[in-house]
Amino acid sequence: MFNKVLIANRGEIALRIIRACRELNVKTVAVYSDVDRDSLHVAMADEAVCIGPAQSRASYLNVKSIMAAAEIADADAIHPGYGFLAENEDFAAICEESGFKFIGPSSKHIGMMGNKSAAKDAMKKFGVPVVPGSDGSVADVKEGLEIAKQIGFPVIIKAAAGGGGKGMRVAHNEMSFLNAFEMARAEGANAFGSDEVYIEKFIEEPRHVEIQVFGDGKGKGLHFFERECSIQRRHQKLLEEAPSTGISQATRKKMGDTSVQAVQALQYENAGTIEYLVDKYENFYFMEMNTRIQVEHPVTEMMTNIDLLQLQLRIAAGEPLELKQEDIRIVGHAIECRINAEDPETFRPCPGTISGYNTPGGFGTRVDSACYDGYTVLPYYDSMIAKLIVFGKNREMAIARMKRALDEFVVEGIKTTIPLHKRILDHHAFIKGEISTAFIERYF
Ligand code: MV4
Repeated sequence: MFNKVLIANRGEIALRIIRACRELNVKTVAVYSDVDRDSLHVAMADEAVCIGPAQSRASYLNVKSIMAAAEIADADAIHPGYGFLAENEDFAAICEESGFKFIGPSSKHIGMMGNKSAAKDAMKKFGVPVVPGSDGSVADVKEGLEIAKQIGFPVIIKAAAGGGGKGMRVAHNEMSFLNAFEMARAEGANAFGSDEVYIEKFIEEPRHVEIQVFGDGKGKGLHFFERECSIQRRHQKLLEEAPSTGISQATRKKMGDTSVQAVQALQYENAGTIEYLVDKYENFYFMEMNTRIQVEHPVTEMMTNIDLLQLQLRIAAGEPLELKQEDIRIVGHAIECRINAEDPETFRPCPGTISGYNTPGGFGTRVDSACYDGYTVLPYYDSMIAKLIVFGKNREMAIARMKRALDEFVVEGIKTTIPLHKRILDHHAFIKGEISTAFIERYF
């Protein structure tokens, strides 16, 4: 196991990593920006190094500064968490070259999955079902229109360098295609510096179901079943649960086995998530692969009673992966609510100082947060202030427990999305498990 790990992140995920390290007797180094001096991740780590001013570009995204901190502190590995540098191919390569173990997949796999069109080609080759569409990227609007007519409208045009919903346009007919194509291209060029686009059949009102996977980098792969992530707004997830109410046991097995097949063929190392769109007939199609530990990993931890951060550290340290697929079982139902410092009606960020704070507790209740009474939510970073995760014997119990826990959660001084979560949990369609990616827009 490592002697010392540097955590290239802040907030709740930095705490989550520090906790896993402590339990494995690994020393920790926090990094922080000028305005994060009083943060919990700084207080909880064994050592802390300031890496620059508030703006992420100058601190948490500042590769030179972070590498210098790793040198000074004499760390032997770097955990990137999620966001910031977690899926930066160059950063992973620099870690590899400078002799710091990057706790995640190889830079090669990060790069491969970063190009959504290339990722799709690779997955297709490994036998993963993909949405019918163009064979790789399309050269121009003329070729694009031919392909669109072949697959039939509606189609969706996606920027190859995009992801998470950016640089996507739907076209319902030939006329709107021309405009949609150029819009997706321009958005890709502007936002990601690449105007490469590809085309797919548009799946209406799909569910977003993702499979948690792990690989040992030598061809052994495992899956930890699915997370249902359809409750989102503008591609920001609000609430996640596991298992999904929308798939049968047979589909669950097929999705798990297919995902493991891909992980093994790739010789993928460490944690990954394979995102699928699921239509009303339970057809599932590969969308993207995330090459990081995700925000919503706790629902899988609670559902399976397995510590995924510990697994990440063990795999990165080169320990043999002794866990067997048969040992990974669904032992109940878990739900996570992302509590954001936002107006629950307009979703506008609402930074400020917390003047009163009480976190829920009790059986089956978990709060992953770096907040405390008197903490100031800063405008420079993401507005998520806490994740409330509950576990229950079944979905009904988990919903009841989440409602109870949300009632106990007090955050004063700033607006939060707690009231929105209460409304979602009381909604008849949610209670019946009748959800899709259209849920929030339809009902809220
Ligand atoms: C789609 C789709 C329908 N058909 N692709 C959005 C995020 C990006 N990862 C892919 N996305 C979608 N791709 C086809 N062929 C619908 C979406 C989509 C979506 C996906 C997951 C979660 C929420 C979503 C909200 C709107 C659209």
